[in-house]
Amino acid sequence: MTEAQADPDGPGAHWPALRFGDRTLTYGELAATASPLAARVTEAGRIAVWATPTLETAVAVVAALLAGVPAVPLNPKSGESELGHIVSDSAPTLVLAAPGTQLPPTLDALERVDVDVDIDVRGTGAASPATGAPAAIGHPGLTPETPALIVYTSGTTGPPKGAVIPRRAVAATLDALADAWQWTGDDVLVHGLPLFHVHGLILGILGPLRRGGSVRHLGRFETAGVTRELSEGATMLFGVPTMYHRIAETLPDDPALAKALARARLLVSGSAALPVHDHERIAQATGRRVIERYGMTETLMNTSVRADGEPRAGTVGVPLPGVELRLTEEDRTTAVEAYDGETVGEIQVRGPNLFTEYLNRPEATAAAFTEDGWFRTGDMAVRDPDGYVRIVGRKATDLIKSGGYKIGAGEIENALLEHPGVREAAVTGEPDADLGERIVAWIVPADPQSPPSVDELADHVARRLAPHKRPRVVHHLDALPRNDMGKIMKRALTHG
Ligand code: MCA
Ligand code: AMP
Repeated sequence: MTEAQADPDGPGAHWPALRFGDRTLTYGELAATASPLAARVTEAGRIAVWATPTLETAVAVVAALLAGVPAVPLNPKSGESELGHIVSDSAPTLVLAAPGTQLPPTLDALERVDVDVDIDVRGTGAASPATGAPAAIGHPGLTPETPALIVYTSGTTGPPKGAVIPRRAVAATLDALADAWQWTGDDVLVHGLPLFHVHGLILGILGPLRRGGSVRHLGRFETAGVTRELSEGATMLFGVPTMYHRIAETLPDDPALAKALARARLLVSGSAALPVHDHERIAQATGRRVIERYGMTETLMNTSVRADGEPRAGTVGVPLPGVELRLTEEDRTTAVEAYDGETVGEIQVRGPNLFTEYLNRPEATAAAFTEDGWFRTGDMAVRDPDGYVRIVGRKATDLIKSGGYKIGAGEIENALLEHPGVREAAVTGEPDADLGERIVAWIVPADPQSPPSVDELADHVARRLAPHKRPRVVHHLDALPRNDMGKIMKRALTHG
């Protein structure tokens, strides 16, 4: 935040903060919109946010932060079973949504508060959110450990867990990224990421606001929007590898896109590994190298290639300031000392960027940390002699990363088993050039004469969980391969 923007009566109040399509809010307008909303929700225990990719979602989350009330962003495409779980687990008292949005019956028990961003705020010089809440709002007991957000994330089995992310972690990760990326209030970020996950919401909305800069959200990702915004003053692009893959595919026929990307100060990829092939194709067409950063819902950001570092393909760079990172051996406690680009270990991290706990899941929280407070990421990596981290895989084969979304195989298997046409089910991920991995369902049909079709099972999973969790491929089997203990042998499925 520059001084000019921090001054409520200064020119900074007129600086653009958020732009979604043709709707913009300056810092003054954002404060004037979010402050009354914050005052309205201060007494709520937790608030759900119907996180459509709109201005209203950004304002709702800013209001929750001003009020000091934890926000639970909800995927508006969540199916009934997933939404039901998140709402009963996090127990919000009210839901913030854009006026006119239809909410599903699952949310009927919650008080609905509309986020009205069209109130007349012109000419108000109210304080910017980055300067802190006006005295009348916000809990007096607010501390850096107060939860800012509860973000639901999938595990290998069971329904998603709510990661409780304190204000301290949000501030620490955004300030560390500012250092690594030389990110300032002069930057204008463009992206089309969903707003119910860390990447799109914390990095993509709260990041620019903390710096006093601007974000332009595309509503949904498309390369034409990227070209337009980067040609009209945007300086940074955030995306998941699927988005960069689509950019790489488009570049040969789109010189305007190549020119726009070449002008950007920083192209950043995260949420999954960016294939070297896509990295190289973009570099060749634009002369620019995408930099990768590595994070997790529970840890926020851990490493990044620095803006002043060497942007090598296939690496997530070095630990961010304040983040301790180690690799451990099979026992998950002995540290690997080697920086040889060869010795593989599990990445464990410690630092102010970490979440506090999984909501209502003390055992899962305890299992996620070592005795001395290291968080076990489950990601496997090597370290190069210059400290660059290269992720080489994942400990759990039952976690699938598709389109940058983390999806637990067990969750989908449970949903499939609720379909009357499915007797047994196993879910795996297989390589996909666009999505990184695609979800594959292996099922034993209840009636082999009329097995359920891929569309039927995809719709079934999308309705219960979320569209991005739907299987893209379905195989029918007479029986699932099992070992002597009766456990499904997934490796036989993926390689068989
Ligand atoms: C298709 N659709 C369906 C069905 N089939 N809907 C319901 N039922 C069906 N059977 C709809 C979809 O909802 C979607 O609708 C459209 O068809 C296309 O779907 P799809 O092919 O699945 O996806 P896509 O639109 O091509 O999406 C690719 C994407 C997306 C844009 C790259 O995967 C994405 O936004 N990924 C970002 C994930 C992310 O932000 N991860 C961060 C978490 P419609 O067109 O209306 O949408 S990781 C994180 O936060 C950590 C900290 C980190 O490190 O970043
Ligand atoms: P999520 O739990 O959805 O936040 O996803 C976190 C996981 O995404 C991490 O544990 C990694 O497996 C993966 N991930 C995030 N960023 C990267 C990256 N740049 N390269 C490889 N994997 C990544």
